[in-house]
Amino acid sequence: MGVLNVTPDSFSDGGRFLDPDVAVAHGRSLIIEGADLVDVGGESSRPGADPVDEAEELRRVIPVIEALAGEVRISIDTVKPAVARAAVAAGATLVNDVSATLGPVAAELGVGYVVMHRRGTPHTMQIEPHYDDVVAEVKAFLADHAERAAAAGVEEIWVDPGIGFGKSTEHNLTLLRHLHEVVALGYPVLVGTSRKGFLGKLLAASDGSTDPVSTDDRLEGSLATATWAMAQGAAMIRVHDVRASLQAAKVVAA
Ligand code: HH2
Repeated sequence: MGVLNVTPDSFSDGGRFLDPDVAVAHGRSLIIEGADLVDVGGESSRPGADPVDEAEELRRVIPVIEALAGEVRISIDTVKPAVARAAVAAGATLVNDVSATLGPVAAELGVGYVVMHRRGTPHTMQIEPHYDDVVAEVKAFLADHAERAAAAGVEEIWVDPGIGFGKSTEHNLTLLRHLHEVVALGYPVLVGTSRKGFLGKLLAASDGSTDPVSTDDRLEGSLATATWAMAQGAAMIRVHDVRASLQAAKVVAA
């Protein structure tokens, strides 16, 4: 799954693809690099991000989906029912919902659904997240929401542990270490670690500095975690760097 953020403020590529023509061109380059699916988002969910109003989110994503839907499978990364509906009307066939609230909407639309675990909202989620047992809590949440989506009539359900969403570095690592347990729930698993903050922190710590390495310098960490996730049984990885990730995926598959 290649990431296409049509936003001014996404954490690693904010502002680069806000112009629809530039976004469509980037989507095409993700396809050429080998993405099976392009995840179009018009609202950043990074820690501290401000919500975007519906009209603005629609203005950002719909022209891009209309242009690309004939060329690749499109997922819509949104938490808003109206945006999911318009995106599906424009050609998207998967609703990627970081709020875990849109199962009924995906059912109504007859499309696939990604349920992701998140604690809190972008404004609150990184303020001292606490779990008694992060793996058990995330698994229980995903199983519950996936069952509800199935009961509502969704036929294609993906689960995602939500790396970086209300989780410390240790929580993220614990979830990755136990990812096979999430896989054992029986739903296909999607994982997104690409360029995320915990990689920056881990790499900074390893060279003695306290400054996280920049988002431009997280490719190797992204590939290491994607490779790990695939080896544990993840069925899809959400990445900014499609070409390099696909090479890693081919080697894991072999
Ligand atoms: N991560 C981000 C956004 N959407 N969806 C799923 N299913 N899983 C994820 O891990 C995930 C996601 C955050 O990354 P990005 O889109 O690069 O940044 P931003 O939210 O700042 O636009």
